[in-house]
Amino acid sequence: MKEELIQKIEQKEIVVGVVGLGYVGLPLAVEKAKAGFKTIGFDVQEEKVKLVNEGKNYIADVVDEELKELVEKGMFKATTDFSKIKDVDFIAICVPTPLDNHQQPDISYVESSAKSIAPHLSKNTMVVLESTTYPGTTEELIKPILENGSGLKCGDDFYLGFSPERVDPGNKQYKTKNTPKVVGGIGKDATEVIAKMYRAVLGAEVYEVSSPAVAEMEKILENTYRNINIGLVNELAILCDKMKISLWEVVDAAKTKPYGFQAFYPGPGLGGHCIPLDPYYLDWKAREYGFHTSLIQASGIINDKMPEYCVERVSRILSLRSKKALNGSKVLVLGVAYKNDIDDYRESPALRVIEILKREGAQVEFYDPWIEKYKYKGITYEGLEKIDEKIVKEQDVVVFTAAHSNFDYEMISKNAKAIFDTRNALKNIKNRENIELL
Ligand code: SAJ
Repeated sequence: MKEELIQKIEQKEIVVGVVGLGYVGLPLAVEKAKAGFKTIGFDVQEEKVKLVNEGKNYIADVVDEELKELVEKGMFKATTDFSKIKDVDFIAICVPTPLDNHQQPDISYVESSAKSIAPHLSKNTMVVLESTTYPGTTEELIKPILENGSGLKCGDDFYLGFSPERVDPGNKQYKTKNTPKVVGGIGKDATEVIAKMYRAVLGAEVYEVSSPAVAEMEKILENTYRNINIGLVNELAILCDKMKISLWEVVDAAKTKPYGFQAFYPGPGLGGHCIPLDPYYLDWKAREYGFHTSLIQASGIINDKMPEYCVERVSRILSLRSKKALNGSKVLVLGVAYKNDIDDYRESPALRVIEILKREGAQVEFYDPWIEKYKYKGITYEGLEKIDEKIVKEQDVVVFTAAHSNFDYEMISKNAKAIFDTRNALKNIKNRENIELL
């Protein structure tokens, strides 16, 4: 199997399958096809499959023309029919690993993908899970599903491994192709052959580790590191407000240290589909070993509290500056995306801020040049189509929850009675008498 697969990789005869055509799967499928490997995308959503087969891109980090050309050349197509897995030699599983309403891992997408693959898995195939998950998922959950569903033996008939996705949506410098990749297979041969497959596609380092569990754990460490450091600066932001010290100025001073310090900044909470969620996958698994990851818990409590804290600050601004109660005041929230200059609002803390402001009786409008409307807990929120001086003047307070580069900061700062800036979005505005920083 090993020699045959190595030769097929070198000859670019490997047919690639990518299961899950989202912000991870679609860029990966495009890179594989661009590298000369015929690629089949698998997704349960007809809409996504239709768009791909029409050469229409729907992921900001993918270049529209590249996708279109690959589809027209027959290098890339999509399907909902998992029986086509039988034609595939390398399968990457890139499906979501969310949390349920009780912050417990929801591994059902990974499980159902493996069950869809298993009956059609052919001999001499590589299967790689890329979805961020708890250490042990590949070996304890995926391996038995694939072996029992296919009658094949892992290691003898197919190779299985884990290679964490590293996608930073909106990052202009690091994309799928130039971001180092970690690979951990079940057995040395699996690691070697799967790493070779990634090397044939990516222009970045492929770093081999001794098992899928090491690769699963390193990904969780990457994101937990961010979660906890953001929790640290969020907690310090609350303390520094009491001490009348600007934490933003403190962090900028600390980052002059050329080693041993990475700057993180406070915000209205933690958004996105990874950083707020991934640490809970580890915390959940740890309990199987009678262990509680206290730091993850503590950071989660702080980060989850930030939206409420931001509303408290807005209420204080209204009371001290305008002698107004939050109840009945007009509040404009600017930026509902979970981070700057993207159109994604999943887990965005701004949604919680708006929900709480409304609960407290404020008259809330939002504007986000990237997001016209969003759905949150079954309710659809429509944003303003645009903002102008008149709209800004009417507000009792304006809240920045994202620092999109295409906001008109001059106009807003000149016309707003009061601004609560949770992202230091107005850092270049000189006249700061109506601005309060988180
Ligand atoms: N945030 C802060 N303060 C900071 C940095 C971030 O409040 O100093 C907030 C952001 O506003 C956002 C959340 O944290 O709401 C997550 O931010 P993020 O920059 O980690 O963005 P993600 O989740 O889109 O991307 C991350 C990747 N980010 C970086 O490495 C910079 C990386 O952790 C993973 O590759 C990726 O998630 C993933 O898919 O796992």
